[in-house]
Amino acid sequence: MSDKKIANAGFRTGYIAIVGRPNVGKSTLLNRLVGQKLSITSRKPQTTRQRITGIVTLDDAQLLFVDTPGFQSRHASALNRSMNRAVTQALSGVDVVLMVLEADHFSDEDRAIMALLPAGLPTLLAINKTDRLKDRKELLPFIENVTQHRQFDEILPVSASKGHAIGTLAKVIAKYLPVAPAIYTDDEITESSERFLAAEMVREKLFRLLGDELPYVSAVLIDRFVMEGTMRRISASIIVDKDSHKGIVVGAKGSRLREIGTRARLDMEKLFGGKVHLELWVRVKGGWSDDDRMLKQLGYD
Ligand SMILES: Nc1nc2c(ncn2[C@@H]2O[C@H](COP(=O)(O)OP(=O)(O)OP(=O)(O)O)[C@@H](O)[C@H]2O)c(=O)[nH]1
Ligand SMILES: [Mg+2]
Repeated sequence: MSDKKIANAGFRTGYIAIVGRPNVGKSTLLNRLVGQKLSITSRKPQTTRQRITGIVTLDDAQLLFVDTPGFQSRHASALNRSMNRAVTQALSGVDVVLMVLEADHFSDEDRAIMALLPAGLPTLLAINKTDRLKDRKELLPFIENVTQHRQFDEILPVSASKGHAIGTLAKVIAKYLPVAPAIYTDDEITESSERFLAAEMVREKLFRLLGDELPYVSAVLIDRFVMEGTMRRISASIIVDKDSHKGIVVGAKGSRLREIGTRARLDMEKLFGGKVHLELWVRVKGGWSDDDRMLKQLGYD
């Protein structure tokens, strides 16, 4: 990192929790802010299960974003409780809260999350998916409605998938961070481990390539992660709930498992900047999402 940044008296650094209902685009937003596919995304709600950090370094600020699972009140499995805990824990250790809403949808679920936001922290609102609006005039009554329930320090309409107003969002957030030197060099993009990110890249493919039920009863465990020169040799197990799931994940003559593996490997190679050898297995562990020991092994606490 350049000395200029450290010596800059007005430099700001801090953590920002990205929170909101499942599927509003929190992870897409994190990726767009960082400029790399770090956090997994899908059309299905509850894709993110654990906190994941993304680092954005500007000339005068370092923004440490914490992407969180979508907060939800249904399905009370131990896994779901762990996901909600990840949100409340993230909220307790940050300097700024960034709430995300969908521009065309404001629901009871959104209001329930607003009520959970800590008082006394700068709280900003990103209204995402503005590309879906037919007319930007629709934003005015939307904002009026939302602000009847809560006041925000700033409100910014954005489109995470199109990349609209993302640079502005980062600059506005930076103003609310405490004056402090950068923690990371400007080429670092995450605090999350490569092991965790590798498991996530596989899990994303389950969300994207399997049907509506299976992703929710699946998890990914890294069995082995070693460097061989510049190549990462990774062995991972896809954990499913029932014997019948195994065949679905594997597919005809192993075709689906191969596709999951190829796509996950390509993502990892891009993210890690080096060759990856990925070996995938499918293991049946009935009731894993309610098994505290298994959840711990999978990194959910
Ligand atoms: N049209 C449109 N779609 C978007 C935008 N941002 C995200 N999406 C889509 O919304 C869906 C959900 O995105 P995610 O980033 O996974 O949402 P999330 O809030 O992280 O969801 P959970 O992790 O499940 O809580 C995906 O299909 C994204 O492509 C946007 O700005 N416009
Ligand atoms: Mg997410």
